[in-house]
Amino acid sequence: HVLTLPFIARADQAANPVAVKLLQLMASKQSNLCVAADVTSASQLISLAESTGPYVCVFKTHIDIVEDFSPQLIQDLLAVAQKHNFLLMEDRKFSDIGHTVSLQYSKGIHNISSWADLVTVHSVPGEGVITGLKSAVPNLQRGCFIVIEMSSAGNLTTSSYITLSTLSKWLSYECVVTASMEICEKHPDFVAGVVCQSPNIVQNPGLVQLTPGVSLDCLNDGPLGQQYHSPEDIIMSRGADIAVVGRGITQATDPIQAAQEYRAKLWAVYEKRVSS
Ligand code: S5P
Repeated sequence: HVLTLPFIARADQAANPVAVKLLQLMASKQSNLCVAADVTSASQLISLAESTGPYVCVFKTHIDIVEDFSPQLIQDLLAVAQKHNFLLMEDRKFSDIGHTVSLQYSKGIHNISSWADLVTVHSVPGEGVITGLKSAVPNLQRGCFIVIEMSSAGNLTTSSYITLSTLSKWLSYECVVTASMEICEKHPDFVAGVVCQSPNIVQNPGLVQLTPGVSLDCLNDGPLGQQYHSPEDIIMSRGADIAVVGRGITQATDPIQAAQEYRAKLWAVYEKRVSS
C-alpha cells in the first residue's frame, strides 16, 4: 500500500524526475516538511529560506506577493536552495487555457519556469493546462502538483457526507477526482504529485501527496477560512506525504525552533505510518 511504502522505495517508481529527486531528498534529509513562505519582502523571504532551509524538503513561495521583487532575489533563493538542499515550489495555482499558462509560466518579470522546480496547477481547465505548462519547459527538469482538494472552509472540492440528499454533489466530486487523476496518469513525465486533503486519492506510489492546513496551535484562521489539523491527523488519517506549514512557522516567535519542532513531529508520524 502506498501509505506504508517508504519514500526511498517510492522514488524508484516515480516517473517525473523532480519527484524522484524530491522523494530521495526527503529520505536522506528526513524531512516531510514544506514551509509556506507567505511573506512580502525579499529580505524576509531570504532570511526564512536561510533559517528554515536545513529542516525542509520544499520551500513554497507566492512570488507575486513580494513587493520589492528583483531578479537578484531569484539568484539568492537558488543559492540558499542549493546550500540547504531543498526544492523550490512556486504555488502559482495555474488555472487558465494552455496557451495562457505557458506564458504565465515562462514570461513576465517572475519567469517562474527558469527557477521553480515545482509549480501548482488547478485541474479545472482540463488537460490543456498541463500540456501548456509542459510546452514551456521542453528542456528543463520541472514538475507540477495538481490541486484536487483545498483546505479552506466551504471549498467546492469536498465530498461532503454521502447521503441521498448530497448524492449528486458527491458524484460530481468523484468525477473531479477521477478526471484529475486521469490527467496525472496521462502526464507522468510532468506531474510530480497532487495537493489534496484525503487519503486514497493517490494510488500510484510514484506520485507525492502534498497537504496544507497544518498547525500545532490553531484550528482555523477565523473568517479567512483556513482549516488546520495536527501532524498526526494530516499524515495518518489524511494521507499526506508532505505537510505544508505556513504561519505556524513564519509567525512563530522563533521560526527556527518552530521549523525544527514541525519537522521532528511530522517525520515521527511518517515513521510510525511506514512501520505500521
Ligand atoms: O488547499 C490549499 C492549497 C494550498 S497550496 N490550502 C492552502 O492553504 N494552500 C497553501 O498553503 C496556501 O496558499 C498557503 O501558502 C499555505 C498555508 O498557509 P498557512 O499559513 O495557513 O499554514
